[in-house]
Amino acid sequence: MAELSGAPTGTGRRIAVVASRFNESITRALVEGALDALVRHGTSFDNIDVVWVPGAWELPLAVRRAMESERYDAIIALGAVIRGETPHFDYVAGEASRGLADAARDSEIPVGFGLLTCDDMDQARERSGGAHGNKGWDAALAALEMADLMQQLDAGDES
Ligand code: INI
Repeated sequence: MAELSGAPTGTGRRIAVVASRFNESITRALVEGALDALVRHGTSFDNIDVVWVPGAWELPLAVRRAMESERYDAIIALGAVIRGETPHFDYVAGEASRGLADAARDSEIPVGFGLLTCDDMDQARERSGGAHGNKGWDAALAALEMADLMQQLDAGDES
C-alpha cells in the first residue's frame, strides 16, 4: 500500500495570488494571510505575483489566464461576497465559485479556493484574520500542499 500526502513546501514554487478589490478591506487581509503563509513556507517573494480584478465575478477569467500562461505552479483565488451588500449575492457567489471550480477541474494546476461567501461584514472579518482564522492563509497552504502532491503523483507516473 502506498499512502501519499502533499507537504506545504513553498521553496522554488511560482505562485499567482488572484484577488478581487470588491470589499477591499477584507480581500487585502486575505492577500496578507496568503502571502504570510507562502513566505513562511519557503516561497520567495520574487516568485509571487498578486493579480487584482474588480470583483469576485472576474476571478475565474483571470485564474484561467494565469493557468494558461504556464508561469505558475499553483494559483490562489481570493475574494469576498457579502450577502447584505447585494441583491445579486447568489449570482455573484454562485457563478464565481462555479467558475473557479470549472477552471480548477480543466487544469493541471492546483487552485486554492479563498472566496468568502458571508452573510455580513462581521462574518467576513472573522474569516480574514479574526476568530475564524484567515481563509487566505488556508487557501495558500492547500495550494502548496496540492502542488507537492501533484509532483509526487507525476513522479509515480514515471516509475
Ligand atoms: N463582487 C464581490 O467580489 N463581492 C460582492 O459582494 C459583490 N457585490 O456585492 O455585488 C461583488 N459584485 C461585483 C461583481 O463581482 C463584478 O465585479 C461586477 O458585477 C462587474 O462585473
